[in-house]
Amino acid sequence: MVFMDQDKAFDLWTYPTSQVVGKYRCEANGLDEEGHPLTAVAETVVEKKEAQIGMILDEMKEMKTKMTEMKTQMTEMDTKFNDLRTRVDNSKAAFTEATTSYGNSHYILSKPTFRNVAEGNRLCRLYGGYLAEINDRQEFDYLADYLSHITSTAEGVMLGATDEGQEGTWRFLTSGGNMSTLVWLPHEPNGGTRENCLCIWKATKLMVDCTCLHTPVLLAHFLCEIPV
Ligand SMILES: [Ca+2]
Ligand SMILES: [Ca+2]
Repeated sequence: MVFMDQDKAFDLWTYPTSQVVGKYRCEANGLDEEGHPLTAVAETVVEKKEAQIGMILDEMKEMKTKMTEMKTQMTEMDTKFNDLRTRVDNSKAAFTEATTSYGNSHYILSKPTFRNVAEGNRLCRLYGGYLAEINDRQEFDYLADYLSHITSTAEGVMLGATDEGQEGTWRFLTSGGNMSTLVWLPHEPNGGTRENCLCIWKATKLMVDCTCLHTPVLLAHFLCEIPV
């Protein structure tokens, strides 16, 4: 066992009031390394001590200086935070093709980019969301219809689901649950273990299995879902 420093054993009050004045004894019992009983005792007398007005004023002055320093630090942090927010907003604006909202989510459709599902998901996470996870038929109908009206050079829109773990069983990429709302284009899914990601084909408003990373480069959108 460790015995406390006797000088500090009673270091409880800076300015003791009359309620705590008196004799104090601290006794600690234990065993030494060879198992013999060991007792350590510390005693002290606590006397009333008045805080001097000068000391109080000094402490107040010190607190005021610290508060001024903290205010300056907070202003600096605020400036840095606003700068970071502007940068994030600018980068989001640079890749955004269109946005929409449905239910409790906000959706961002990226500009056509290389089809790379992992990278798309990382970008979505940077903006507080994830590659869109379609939970029911109503959400699918809304998004498929919305996407069909977007005119662009890319047809495919990457979603956040994969059957990489078990071929034919589609799971959400971020939340990990099973995906049951699958609305396939005729003859799809047809890619087997070569195509383990999920896309909506804009013009047809239907799903296809697609490659997660397409080479040679093929342009596609990705759809971020951001909970509101
Ligand atoms: Ca597959
Ligand atoms: Ca396919």
